[in-house]
Amino acid sequence: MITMKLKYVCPFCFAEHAIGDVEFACDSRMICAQRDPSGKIVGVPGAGEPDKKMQEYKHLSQAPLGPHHFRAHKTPKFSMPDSAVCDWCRQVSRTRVCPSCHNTLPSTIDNDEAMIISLIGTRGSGKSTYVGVLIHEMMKHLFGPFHGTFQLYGSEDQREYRTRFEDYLYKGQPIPQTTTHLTGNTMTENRPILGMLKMQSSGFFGKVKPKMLVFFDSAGEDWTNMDTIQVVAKYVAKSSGIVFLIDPLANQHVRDAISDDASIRASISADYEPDSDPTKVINDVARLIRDQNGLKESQKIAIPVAAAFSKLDVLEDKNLLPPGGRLSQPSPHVQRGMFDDTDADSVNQEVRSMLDRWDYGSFINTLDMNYATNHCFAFSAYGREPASDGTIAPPIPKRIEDAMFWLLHLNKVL
Ligand SMILES: Nc1nc2c(ncn2[C@@H]2O[C@H](COP(=O)(O)OP(=O)(O)OP(=O)(O)O)[C@@H](O)[C@H]2O)c(=O)[nH]1
Ligand SMILES: [Mg+2]
Ligand SMILES: [Zn+2]
Ligand SMILES: [Zn+2]
Repeated sequence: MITMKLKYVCPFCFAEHAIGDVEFACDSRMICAQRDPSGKIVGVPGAGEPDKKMQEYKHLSQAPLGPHHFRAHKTPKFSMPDSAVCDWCRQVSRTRVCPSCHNTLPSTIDNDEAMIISLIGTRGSGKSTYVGVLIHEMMKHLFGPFHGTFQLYGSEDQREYRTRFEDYLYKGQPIPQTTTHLTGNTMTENRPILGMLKMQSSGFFGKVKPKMLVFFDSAGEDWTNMDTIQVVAKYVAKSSGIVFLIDPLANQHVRDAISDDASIRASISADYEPDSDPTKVINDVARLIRDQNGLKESQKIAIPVAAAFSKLDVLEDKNLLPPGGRLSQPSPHVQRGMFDDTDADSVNQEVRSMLDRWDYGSFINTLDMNYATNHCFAFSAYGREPASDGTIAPPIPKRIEDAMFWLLHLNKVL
């Protein structure tokens, strides 16, 4: 099937553009300099050009120096030009950038729909830990049996992943609370992390199918503040999938069942306040998506939602899982080299019964009434409880892949 893309969404600023609306960055910035119409160099070679768009995107006080930006001579209507000649130095550039923020666009932007995965959940529910461990596992273990690979996309993604996630999680420390910096109506922190999933399709002539995955880690505080919530909503409304995390330790029944306080304290953020209720958040998200996408109250939202209990390790240690259930067993998908529907269905049932038992009936109802495609999961990113001093051993996650695999399965990637 050939589908023509007429629009694209920038994975960095989430602005939507017509497919031909793209700028180029000069690759040879070292020698590139502004010339007058006769060709005489008037600028300083190698000095670069102050980048107002990048300044705005990063909320810097001064415009940083960047390469010269320009457009293709002719702008096609139904496709994206893949190269253009620099009007300063006459060199051909293939570096396409977003006209709104000047970030370099992924090379697949014009022929493939990127999958934006949004992480939502109340403060301290485990979103950042989840993304951090999930990406690590996706790079190292998860796609081998599927004849696939996953890699972080560019050097910026690698740097962001290392400094925001890996340097904590794989060096014994929990990730600090995610914060938002809202200035005007764009957000500066929380640049999405891009990764490329490549799958060998089956059959002798199987082609390699690349798929760009964009992970957007929201801050828990985004969902309690009316100003930030409007901005995050724009990102979330364009998602191909939502992973909604529920913190079992925010639940009173669970807390009552866990008598030893030390284990709760190690698994919640220092400045934890049980201020936000997941039912309210999932309901707010639905309302905002409807507003953004022009849906009526009676229409269900098509974006699939994976609602997942985090911190499964605590539930397991404190004997709070259904006895003999699937949740006590390892995830079978990687082992089997295929998505195991039967396992996923049992997990969904078990988690729903736990939600019901713990007075989250209204959460289930809100989920079912608003989201046409939803599924419940449970996972542990660490795989074991943190030490009482708060340090963590290298994560050996449990069932961290389930929700992601379900989303990829729905998107026909797995
Ligand atoms: N026991 C246990 N604790 C976890 C796990 N994942 C996260 N935590 C703890 O939960 C707390 C919050 O984790 P984060 O990943 O920062 O949560 P978040 O949702 O990103 O929080 P905000 O950025 O504040 O919204 C930290 O104290 C973590 O140590 C897990 O798998 N098991
Ligand atoms: Mg966070
Ligand atoms: Zn952009
Ligand atoms: Zn140039």
